[in-house]
Amino acid sequence: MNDPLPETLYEAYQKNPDEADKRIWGRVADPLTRRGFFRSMGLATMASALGAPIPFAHNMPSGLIPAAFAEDPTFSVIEGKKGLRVLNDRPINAETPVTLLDDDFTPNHRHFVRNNGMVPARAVNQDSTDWQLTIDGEVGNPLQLSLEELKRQFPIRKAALTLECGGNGRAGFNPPAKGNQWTLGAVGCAWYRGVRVADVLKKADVKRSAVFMAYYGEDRHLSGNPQLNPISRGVPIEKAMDENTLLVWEMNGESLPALHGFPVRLICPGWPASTSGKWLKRLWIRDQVHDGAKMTGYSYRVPKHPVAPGTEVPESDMETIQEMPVKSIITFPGSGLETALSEALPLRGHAWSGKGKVQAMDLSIDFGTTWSSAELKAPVNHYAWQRWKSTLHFPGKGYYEVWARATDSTGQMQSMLVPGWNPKGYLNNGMQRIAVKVV
Ligand SMILES: Nc1nc2c(c(=O)[nH]1)N[C@H]1C(S)=C(S)[C@@H](COP(=O)(O)O)O[C@H]1N2
Ligand SMILES: [Mo]
Repeated sequence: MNDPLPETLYEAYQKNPDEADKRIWGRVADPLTRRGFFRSMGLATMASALGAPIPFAHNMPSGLIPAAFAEDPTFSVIEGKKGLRVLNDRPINAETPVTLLDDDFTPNHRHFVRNNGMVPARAVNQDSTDWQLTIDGEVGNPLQLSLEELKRQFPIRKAALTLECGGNGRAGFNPPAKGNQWTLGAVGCAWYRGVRVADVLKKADVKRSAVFMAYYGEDRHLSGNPQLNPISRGVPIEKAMDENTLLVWEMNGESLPALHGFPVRLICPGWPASTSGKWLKRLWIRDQVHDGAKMTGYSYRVPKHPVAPGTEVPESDMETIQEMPVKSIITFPGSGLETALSEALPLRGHAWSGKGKVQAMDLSIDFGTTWSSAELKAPVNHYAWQRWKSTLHFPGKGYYEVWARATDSTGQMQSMLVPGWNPKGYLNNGMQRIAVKVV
């Protein structure tokens, strides 16, 4: 069996450059120079990757790594995700810098990626030929559905849905929690096309004994052991039957990208994105709460009662995260901006909540003493994030911070500081703030 420890790209290159090349590019670099893919990359390939021809290509020293790539460590790591911040490349985990989330809806190339295992070959090859989804367990009529059957047998739904990793914001906790140090960018809102899970489960004739819907994906465990699942979570049957919970095969008008769960994934909007299983092969309807990988122990659980930072919390005091809390981001401008006193500063971002709609969006430029409300759009559908925008005037030159705070329809508001410390660093919905220098 392979080395069970995940290895970063940089470690991989130190250990065995050929293997590293194969992993990233699917081929080995020039055997003479052994200097990596760029040495052997053709000029045309390089120009297309750079997005422009290279007028002085004839002057380029052979083997030179273009600065455009060298300065962008993500380029060589994840194909099709330029500009994302890579937290780990085995498994692939990458977040979107918050200013790259400025689109109304998140394009595929800017959607964060959170993998717990290795992407299945079927997804890489975009081949659904003998794919089937099994629905079994507490059902009167177990189903085996091909992609075509799934598309044909149920009414099609289309919706823009927000996905946020339960650990988004983990980097803000102190003492720190182990795991991917997500800052603000493990969130996105894309358009999906699929069918309601409820329609499929009705056809499967869910029994009254059904309590929970568990998912199994085709992704492989990092250890290479086929008996192990990288993750197998799910949701209570009521959430599965919710009209907004979908089985989708399309993201922003394209078939699901390899990294996002081809051919079919779940979207359980409003809940930690870990419940939205990718690369599905089975939905197991159970008569008890699922106990698959990352359902037990401290995974996706927080203390039932607030605890002081650093507290050792017994397992029995932990509960599983359900809805994600209200949150917002500032997608324009980025922090550190300089602006002229004579000009008004336009700002914009998104706000969302797992518990309903966002009802108010407020900004402060005086460290939270006074607040002005931003313009907030209604969501295009339930669980889509909401656009907010505003224009700020500053009273004089100097250093300011803009603080942004969303409040949802249940009255919940983002906290000013990092909220509720918890052992695994989930649910940080503290306000985002940016620095502005008025000159
Ligand atoms: N099969 C499978 N489903 C999965 C995962 C995974 O590793 N394997 N990761 C989960 C987690 S923790 C998150 S946050 C979301 C991320 O979805 P994305 O990569 O499309 O952004 O997928 C979830 N579904
Ligand atoms: Mo996640």
